[in-house]
Amino acid sequence: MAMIARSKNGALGVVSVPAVDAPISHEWQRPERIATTFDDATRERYRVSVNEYVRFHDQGFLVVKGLLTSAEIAELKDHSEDLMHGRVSAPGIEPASPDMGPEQIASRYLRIHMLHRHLEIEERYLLHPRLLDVLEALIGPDVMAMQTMYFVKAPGGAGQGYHQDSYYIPTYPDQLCGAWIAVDRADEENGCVWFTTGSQNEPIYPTEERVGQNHANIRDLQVVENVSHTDVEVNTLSRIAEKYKGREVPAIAEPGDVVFFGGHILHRSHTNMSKDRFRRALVCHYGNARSFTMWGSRGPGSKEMSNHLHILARGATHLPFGLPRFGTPCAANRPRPVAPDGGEPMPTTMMANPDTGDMEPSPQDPMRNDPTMMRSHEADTVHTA
Ligand SMILES: O=C(O)CCC(=O)C(=O)O
Repeated sequence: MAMIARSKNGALGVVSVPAVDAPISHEWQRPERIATTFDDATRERYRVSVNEYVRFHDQGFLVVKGLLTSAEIAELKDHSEDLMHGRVSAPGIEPASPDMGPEQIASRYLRIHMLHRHLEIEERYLLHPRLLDVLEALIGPDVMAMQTMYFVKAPGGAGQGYHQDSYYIPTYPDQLCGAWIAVDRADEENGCVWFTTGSQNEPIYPTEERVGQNHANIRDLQVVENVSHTDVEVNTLSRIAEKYKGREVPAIAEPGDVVFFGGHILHRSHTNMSKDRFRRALVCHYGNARSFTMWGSRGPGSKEMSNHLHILARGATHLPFGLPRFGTPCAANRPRPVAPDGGEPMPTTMMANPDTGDMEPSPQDPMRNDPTMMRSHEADTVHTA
């Protein structure tokens, strides 16, 4: 089912939502050679420093240089070509027609959501062990992988106005974190992301229909309008940004750098003003795996738990969790993890039987992360500029 809808920045775009009970093909093949080493015995684990941890909290974001290799970036670039030309099979992706010119092909898609539920490569990067090394330190030790968005921002491609990610993806308690993987160099000219430092300490400002969604008992929490709209007159979150005048900074990133940012920080990006430079990025979102979430169950306002739809990437949890659909190695499909200090295995998914008081494994949802169980919601979308 495809429909025309207004995208977050107010532009019209094509939004594709897979039909509720559409059969999902389980035919897929892992490529013979992949660029990433998943073997913990041989791979180079990324160790976060105290300075990096402090910087993440102080400025609200952290750029980790060279987290991914050039071979991995080459793989992600090839993948973006496949997306642009429609050479992959996923909802909303259509083969390019032979009469399309290179410019038309390049600007077909601005961002494509949730491909990890349909394509092995997206799942593999969502669960990339070096991303998880950093997340384990910043928001873990227990990490839940929730969202992917591939941005293919061609020259002229639109930006996105001020917003806070936890407004879109609420988790309780809230430790949402984005990991923005630079596929091309991103700078002021081609529409990098700008962060308003200091605003990471702000609460999440609701729009009228989301009052009470993120916070309880904050007396003077303003209601805002048109978050993500690029026009600061229309997007009233800009009034909160005003409090931090002069503190908005560009996150300049080279291919392979990853920008980690928390769910509360105000951020935005501008149009790609370059003549001939793409600004591609794969953006993944993670929560703490011990947080409750209903994101992705029935759309905004749903109270239905959806943890079973999100993959346990690292650590353990007492809550239901999803398995990686394509079998990418991660905590969900590995033996119980050891404690962060390397000691005894962490207790996992045990709960007291209310009748006997005995500790028993907690029930796990048998429909773990099966996209056919997803209902129509804002997650699976393709936006054109
Ligand atoms: O990459 C962009 O242009 C915007 C990214 C962003 O705002 C996000 O991932 O929340």
